[in-house]
Amino acid sequence: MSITGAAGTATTSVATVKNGDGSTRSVTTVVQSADALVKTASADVDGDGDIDLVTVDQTVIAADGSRVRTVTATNTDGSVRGLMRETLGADKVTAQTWVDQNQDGVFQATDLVRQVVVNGALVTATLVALTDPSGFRAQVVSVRACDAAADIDDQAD
Ligand SMILES: [Ca+2]
Ligand SMILES: [Ca+2]
Repeated sequence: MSITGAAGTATTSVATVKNGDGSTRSVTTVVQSADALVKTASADVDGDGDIDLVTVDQTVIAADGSRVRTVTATNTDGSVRGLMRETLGADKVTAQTWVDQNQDGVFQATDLVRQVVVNGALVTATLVALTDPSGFRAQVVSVRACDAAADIDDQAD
């Protein structure tokens, strides 16, 4: 494992895993932007020297404080292996999580797996289990009244 890059600049870290005979098993290079909002991981998972999987983890923060985090995993041939998106509203409570469950690179309505909605003093959180092969979708809904000033996002603020 090596890390390069001074504070305030982009950093690059390389993690190399060796086999027992000293040959390379895998190499993962992670580049993080200076503002830490973009992280790109390039992985050679079979140790043959070419990159097999690139994962880009990007967070965009709007002027109102709302944020969107998108994680995209792309195969060597450019096809999407995984796609995930988390949104957090300016109220730091309203939130959605999307997972591209059928790996087609776009989000369908069924790819919404978690949602938190604020309606006055009522916070409704809906968790949808990932679709199993039979198409069954479990859903858990919790509703709670809250003091708008309370810290309900489980973050220490
Ligand atoms: Ca490879
Ligand atoms: Ca999809």
